[in-house]
Amino acid sequence: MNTIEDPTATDVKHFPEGFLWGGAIAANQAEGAWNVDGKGMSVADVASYRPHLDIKDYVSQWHVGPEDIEKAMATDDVTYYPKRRGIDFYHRYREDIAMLAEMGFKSFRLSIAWTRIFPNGIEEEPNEAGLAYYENVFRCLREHGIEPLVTLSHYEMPLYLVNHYDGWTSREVIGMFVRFAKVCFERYRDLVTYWLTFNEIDSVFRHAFTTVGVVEEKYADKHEAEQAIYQALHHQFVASSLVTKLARRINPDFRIGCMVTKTLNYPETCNPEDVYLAQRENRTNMFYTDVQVLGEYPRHVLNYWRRNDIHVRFEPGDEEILKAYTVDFITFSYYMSMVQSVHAEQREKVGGNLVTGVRNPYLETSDWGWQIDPEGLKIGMIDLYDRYHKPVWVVESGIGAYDTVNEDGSIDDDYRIDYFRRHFKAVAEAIDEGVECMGYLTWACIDIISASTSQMSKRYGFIYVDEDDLGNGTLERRRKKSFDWYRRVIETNGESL
Ligand code: BGP
Repeated sequence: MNTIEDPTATDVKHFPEGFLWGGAIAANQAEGAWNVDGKGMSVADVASYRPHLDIKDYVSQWHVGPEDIEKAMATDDVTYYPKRRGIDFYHRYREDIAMLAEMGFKSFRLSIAWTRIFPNGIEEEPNEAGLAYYENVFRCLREHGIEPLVTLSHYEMPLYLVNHYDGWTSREVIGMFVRFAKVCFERYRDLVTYWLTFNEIDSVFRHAFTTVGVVEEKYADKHEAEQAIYQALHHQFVASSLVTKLARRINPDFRIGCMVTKTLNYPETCNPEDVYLAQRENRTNMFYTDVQVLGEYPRHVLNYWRRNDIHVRFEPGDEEILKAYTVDFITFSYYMSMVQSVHAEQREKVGGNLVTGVRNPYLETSDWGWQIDPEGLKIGMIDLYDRYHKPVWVVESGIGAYDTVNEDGSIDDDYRIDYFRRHFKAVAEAIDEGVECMGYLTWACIDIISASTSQMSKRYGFIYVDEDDLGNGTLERRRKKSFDWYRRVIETNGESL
């Protein structure tokens, strides 16, 4: 096939005017103040720092069983439960947002901790101190001309709902989530336009239960566990559509997005079996956007349920709700690509994710074994846009690294500049290929607690925070070398990379 040669084409790809440059954090990884001003305990408050575990073993890091929950509930410790202290964003948000504004941020993604609004998720009345806190944060962003992108659920479910309702496996939780969203939509209707319902809805473990551990302990039988997870996921899909319906009624200017983990899978060889395996993993990844963008379950999932005797309970009207209330735009996190091989058991496993793969010899990995692949971001964006023809938005992408503070206090994170330079170029190429991309929010724009390992030393930010894995430090914020580099990228709308 002849490619279209355009003689006027230059090698500089351009970002559209109004491209939403910025960064992202999550309440449970940044705010701290875990039991302040009426906040209830969330699943993040039981996530402990466990240096004895392999930092590359993603699944084990998330493993929290019922006994871990019981132990965590019996202590106020913040040393080994780092998400309870975060980086004290709760009290320092004005200083932090001023630094984001110094970089010229157009947009900033953050989440609302459900337990600041409804401490146990079941209360009739919301917690005013929590509502007031987020109102102040959103006003501060607006004062700096920064567009908030707000995630309603970012691995922050009230622990009470896990302990007493088994998280999202219970249908009643849908109503509790919709009530939480309604309170937020009404209170912030004039401050926030862009909303996401669930962070990485594909990571059902982290929403539906505390983590893998609860599933394994509770459902000894694998089939029963899988049945429960698909049931929980269905309840989240219905909740997301009901929240979208509510948004349209409360403020027609609201724009609702879905959010998934974009994992891209390559076949290890041209063996058709490898190719099919990679295709199957990629189709599985797209299942979550299929339901929220197209409004229905893809047939391959329904057939999988039938083949595996999985019976997900739909209530009358569920299918109509999913079909009627789909999202306005598609957002995703992108960190790595994977390689699938029918001989995987003979290869070194990487990623340690729920979706594991084998080592890609063409790619470097981060210190945590995540395979760095900017081309994969371009491929994934084109796949998403070609499938749905809806605007896409990169709302999490970055490199976790051990940063070194030099004698003079400077931090030369050239590897982070290189990472983003290559990924921004890939986004520009995807846009050049016709993808409608709303923006790119880096993860995390300021050092925060790692979601999977609860480490502070897995640093992502342009802003360094003086805190170690055990909470020692002054919490002082410091600009890394990448801080000024990103400021210039935004200032030139991506012309200067
Ligand atoms: C995603 C989460 C984020 C963020 C990111 C990096 O799955 O949405 O919360 O943490 O992963 O992962 P980690 O913090 O484990 O390095």
